[in-house]
Amino acid sequence: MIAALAGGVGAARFLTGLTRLVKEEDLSVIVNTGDDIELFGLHISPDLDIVSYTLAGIVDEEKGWGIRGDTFQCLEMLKKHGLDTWFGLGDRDLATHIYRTDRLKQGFTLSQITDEVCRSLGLKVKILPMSNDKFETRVTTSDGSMHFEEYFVRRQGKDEVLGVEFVGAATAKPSPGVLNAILDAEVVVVCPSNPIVSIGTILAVDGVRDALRRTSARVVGISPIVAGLPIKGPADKMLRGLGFEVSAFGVAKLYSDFLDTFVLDAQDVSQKERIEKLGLEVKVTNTLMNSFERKVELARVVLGK
Ligand code: FO1
Repeated sequence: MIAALAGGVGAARFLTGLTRLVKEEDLSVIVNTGDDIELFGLHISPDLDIVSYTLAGIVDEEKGWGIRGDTFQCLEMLKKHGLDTWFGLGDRDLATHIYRTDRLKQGFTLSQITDEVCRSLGLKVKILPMSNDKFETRVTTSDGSMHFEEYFVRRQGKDEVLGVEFVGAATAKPSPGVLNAILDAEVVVVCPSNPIVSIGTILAVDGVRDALRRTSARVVGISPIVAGLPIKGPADKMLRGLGFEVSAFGVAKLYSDFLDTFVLDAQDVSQKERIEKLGLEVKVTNTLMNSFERKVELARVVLGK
């Protein structure tokens, strides 16, 4: 069994390579739900949808989120009604949010609904929300505290990050199967996602970090920072804003209490020794996933195949 901790776009792209090497039914993906947001009365789970759409082959590859070829007629009409439409919800994508919200109202959990959506999309991989409980990532800037998506999408990540808060972290329980996926795995992969608001959120769920420390699995992390920058998203601004070193080493240090192996991009080979001094095995490879073959090759290095 393989388990993966995943956020959004970077993780999803890596997972398409991983699922070429492992049977889908042998893979459990634990996904961040701290980005979840309610808009127009709908419960939206951005990372769950990015991972499921990507693995189902229907994601808009260029954006990394939403459904390929989707239209935005509904959003345009909502705008005519005077509503704020800063978050790009396509018409087909809205069907997922309508379905999820309807099933939540009927008393089903996010886990159960995610299973149903995966089945509808023909997926055999197990996609697990990190928690079924309320968990909201909020970012503090000079304009105060706001939802992560407000910071990242509405304000285009332009603000300086003064703080990050996980509302609900003290009470959020891991959803069914999350801890066992980690404890029963041969390999646990920490995907190349934002270490603060995509992986850090999962680590903040009760029992997860402890399970990662205790598991007999080999725990392998892929650096989301290459030559001081993330491939996509605000990881550098967040690390800097929170006082962490904005480098592969900075991320390795954040994970060093539970990680066995760290996969470093060749451009950062000069950091190899510093990271080994954290007690980690370091593998150096080209981690830039600019082709399908590269994704598969990266997954091969991660699995040690
Ligand atoms: N990201 C954007 O930059 N702009 C958007 O309008 C946007 C809409 C959106 C809709 C559904 C969805 O599942 C994701 C969406 N994302 C959008 C991506 C999202 O903001 C982030 O990629 C994740 O939350 C971080 O992993």
